[in-house]
Amino acid sequence: MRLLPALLAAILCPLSGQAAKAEKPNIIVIMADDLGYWDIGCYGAKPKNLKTPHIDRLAANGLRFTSGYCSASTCTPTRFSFLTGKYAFRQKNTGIAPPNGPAIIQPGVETLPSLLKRAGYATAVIGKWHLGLGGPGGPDWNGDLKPGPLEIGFDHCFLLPTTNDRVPQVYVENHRVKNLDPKDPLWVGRKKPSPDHPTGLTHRDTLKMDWSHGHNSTIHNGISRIGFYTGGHAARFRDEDLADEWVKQSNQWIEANKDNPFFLFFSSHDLHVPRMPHERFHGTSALGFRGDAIVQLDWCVGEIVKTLDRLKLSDNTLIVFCSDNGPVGDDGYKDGALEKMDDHQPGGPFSGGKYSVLEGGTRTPFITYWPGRIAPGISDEIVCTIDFASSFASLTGVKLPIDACPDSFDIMDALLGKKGAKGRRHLIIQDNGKGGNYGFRAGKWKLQRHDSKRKRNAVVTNKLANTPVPRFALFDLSQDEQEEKNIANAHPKAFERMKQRLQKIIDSGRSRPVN
Ligand code: NG6
Ligand code: CA
Repeated sequence: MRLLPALLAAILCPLSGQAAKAEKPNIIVIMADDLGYWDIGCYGAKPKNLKTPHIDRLAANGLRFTSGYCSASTCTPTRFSFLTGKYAFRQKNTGIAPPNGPAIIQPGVETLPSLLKRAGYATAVIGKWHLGLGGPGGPDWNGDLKPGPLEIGFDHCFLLPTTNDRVPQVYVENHRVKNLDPKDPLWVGRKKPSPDHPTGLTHRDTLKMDWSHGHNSTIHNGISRIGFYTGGHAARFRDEDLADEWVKQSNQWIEANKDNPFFLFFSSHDLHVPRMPHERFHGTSALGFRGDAIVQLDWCVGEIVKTLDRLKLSDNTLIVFCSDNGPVGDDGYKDGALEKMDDHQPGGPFSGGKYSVLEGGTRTPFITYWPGRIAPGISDEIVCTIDFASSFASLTGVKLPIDACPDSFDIMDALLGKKGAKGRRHLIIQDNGKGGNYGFRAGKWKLQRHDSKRKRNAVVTNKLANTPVPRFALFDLSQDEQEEKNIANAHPKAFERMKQRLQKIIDSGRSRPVN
């Protein structure tokens, strides 16, 4: 008789302890593009320069991290690691993907969406992709664009294939370029398709936004781009309409999936160049198009929250807000960002920005929000976008295969702000792809390792002063968040230990503990 309650419990709850505790909230990851630590109000942007009420509201009612990181200071490696839970330096061809780049994540690799699918989630990515499409030959723009997101765990995708400054300016919906007229096929290439093809060099005086470096190939919407293309005219978008389209597509998809748990990767192109927000946002900040693009991003966040409220999903939805790399001022167009920067400090108190392994390159806004579940507050725990795979698998009760997501840590309790919960004890960040530079943070210590011998440290301009740097340098972030004082000589033991730990993690092929 005394066995009965236990037996009953086993029948009623046949899952393991972990699965029994599983929760399946909807999950939305909103990833901004090139957004810096002090680019939004709740982190330090001054209201006279720009206002971000919607993102600030997430922070005020959620958890705002002061040591929230993306794993790289450019887009492709951060997004690769975010989806696979693997440091991008472990795989070649994970640097900034070109217009005709093939799929970087191979079908069969465990990913954040494939794990969540196993937990019964509907999964979608809407917005910037920049992880390549198609087999080794690259994308077949007029045919089926696969492999792509649908082959690695997403049920649905609506994409900007690479970046808004890389050709072509078309949407990809699932396997196809949307609205492509077969009579006007799309051609994308690296060479000028004909001698009279207009470019940013030959037709510079016709441009609505001039370029400052690169970005002088095919012209679309009065803006010259990286790479060449012809055809696909009916499929081309206007830069000004991108944000509205991401919101429209997301709202439709959320509404259609409101009855199941869902995972939405809302991948904004804002504030990547060319910064060309919708006309209604022009002049809404004091910072020119760079600031206006942040206001537009903030609007998108507000619209998503509004949809969740309308559908009464807010209490059952975890929202994470983050960025794919730190800020940059001039990233190739004369959009006034530098001239109008005034006293705005996009990288916050840190040095460096996009392309850099200084803190400003990867320490970015990072907010978790789940009404009723996450108590409002601020957390100093170290958390990273690479950890979502392990953490969300843990939350939803999915067992992570031993060889999956080798660098993704289960820091779910820290993301939820549970009392005493710890984030990461150490984190490697990198600049761009395999073979570049590393930053290694463990507690207050920060080791810089420059393998490529280039220190890319300009936040505001993208002009890379080739500052000579030692291969290794050590900093104490608790005293020196600007990483100005190399204290390797004063702390030889810590310096040696940090160098060895970093090398060990690189060599061992994984950093997630086997448990
Ligand atoms: C660089 C581009 C820059 C941006 C970056 C990728 C030039 C001179 N610079 O090569 O404008 O597109 O690639 O940015 O062309 S990311 O955020 O997607 O990584
Ligand atoms: Ca980026």
